[in-house]
Amino acid sequence: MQKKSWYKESVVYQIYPRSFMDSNGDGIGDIRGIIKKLDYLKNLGVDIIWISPIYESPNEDNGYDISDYQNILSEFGTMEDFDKLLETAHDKGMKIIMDLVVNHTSDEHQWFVESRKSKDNSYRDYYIWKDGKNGKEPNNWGSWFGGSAWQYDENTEMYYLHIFSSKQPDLNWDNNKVRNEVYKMMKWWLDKGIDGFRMDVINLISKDHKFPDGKSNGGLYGDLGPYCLNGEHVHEYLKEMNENVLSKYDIMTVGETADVTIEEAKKYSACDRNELDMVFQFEHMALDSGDYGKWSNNRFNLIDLKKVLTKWQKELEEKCWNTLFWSNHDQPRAVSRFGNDKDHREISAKMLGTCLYMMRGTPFIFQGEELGMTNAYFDTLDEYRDLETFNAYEDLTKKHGIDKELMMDYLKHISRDNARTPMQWDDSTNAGFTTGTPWISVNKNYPDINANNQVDDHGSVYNYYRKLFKLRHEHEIIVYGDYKLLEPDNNELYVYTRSLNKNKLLVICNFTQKSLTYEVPEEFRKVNKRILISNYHDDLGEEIRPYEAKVYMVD
Ligand code: TEU
Ligand code: CA
Repeated sequence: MQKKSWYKESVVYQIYPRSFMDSNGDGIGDIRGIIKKLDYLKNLGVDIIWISPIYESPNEDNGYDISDYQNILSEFGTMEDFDKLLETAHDKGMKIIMDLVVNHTSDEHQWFVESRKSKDNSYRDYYIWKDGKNGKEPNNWGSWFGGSAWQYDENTEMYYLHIFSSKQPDLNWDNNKVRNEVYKMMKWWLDKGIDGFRMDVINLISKDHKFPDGKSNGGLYGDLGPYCLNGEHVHEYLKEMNENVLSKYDIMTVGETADVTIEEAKKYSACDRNELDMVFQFEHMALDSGDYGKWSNNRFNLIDLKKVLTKWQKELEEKCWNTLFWSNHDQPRAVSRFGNDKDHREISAKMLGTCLYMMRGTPFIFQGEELGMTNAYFDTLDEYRDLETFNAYEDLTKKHGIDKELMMDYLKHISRDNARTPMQWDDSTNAGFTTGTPWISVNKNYPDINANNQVDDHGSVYNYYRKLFKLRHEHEIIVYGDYKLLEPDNNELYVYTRSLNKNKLLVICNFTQKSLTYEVPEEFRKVNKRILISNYHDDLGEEIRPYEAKVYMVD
């Protein structure tokens, strides 16, 4: 069994603060709103709250473009509000982790304001500046948010690198002044008493300074991935960060590592390497992508999903720890993508929770997932708010000639805004999220799907998730047990076992709307077993009903 740690036994709830709870009627969720809802989270069984960025920001990318790391954006409240939140959460026995966005800053951060002033400014090397080539960009790299990854700056007639929007210039991590500034800032937050960090695109911080052109897949730009992801010095810098900062506190860290492979993930998170505690891998988020990357309306294939999740369960089992997530603020809603939000919403939302949260790793749940909230399904482009969505719409309809209606379909499937509509608290105007005008429309289904309906209803999705988390807290086998996939070639059922000492779990999940049959394996037939949790009221043995999930325990 792996070494025990509190973060392995915890449930993490992600708050996207803009859309969580508005306390003052300006249409934007805020810190006081979060404080009001702490009891709701405690009741759900949450141990750790991860809050997406609440720092000073011009909001080009909803706070992932930070202009001051040590101030709170006034829309969200004040530092006093934050201190109050931290204190109240701690009093209730919950921890708080913050988003650490240090691959890039906002172009309005003081460092960049200085940096762009002149070539000899003392902050010049805080960012990545290059001369153009033949009157054009230094190379062909494309930004992940569309267009070139280089922005020309007239003032000094040079280009700066931005993997995301041009208002998110990349920091130069090869400059030790930058690293020390970041460490100082991290210590400042940790000394305040926060309990850790989720580190935004942390595997992008070390770039190949030869800046070669990237491969282009027929498009206008080349792929910067091979020259920026998991770069030459990234592990050296994380070890340095660990030694200087992280190791001095009892905290948890999770790296957001786009496109990470098993081999790289092991380097970031192995317990004997002193870098991070765990990383988010995204292979299961790419199973429905298509010719235009994530912009598609494909449905995932269950056999592939099982392969991916099983690979991560098995490969990390000795020295690393998994993260378990179906969704976050960059992904569509879990029940819309992996379940069935039309005729089987509640039952399939419960099935998805069972399937994932009975695995080994730390569960992450994104706000609203515990209610089975669905995609936004906006009909018109003007209802969207996300710059990535607008840029992709432009790019794909204008440059690649994709039909506009088809593109709207893609957005309904995959746009980040699907998960960013306001939390649905009750059936009053704007779902009880705000008394003003929400910054993004509330999903029309709020009279039916809301927290108020669910908290006191024993059969609700909310109370099912509450039970799942309670079981994790009660049974070591769910946290630490070995995982084994059964039925790898079955495209309708996800079946696996967990085992710890003499205890065993058998998890059976139907990913279809059909009734199926499944005979439990020999080892579970002869012994006394009981249903630990199920999303149906009774057990029909071999008959597995639509989206049925059941877990047998042998103890
Ligand atoms: O996301 C990084 C990342 O890989 C995403 O940009 C991803 O490619 C995209 O959202 C899915 O298409 C992080 C944050 O989670 C995201 O919200 C930020 O926009 C981004 O970094 C830049 O900070
Ligand atoms: Ca507000």
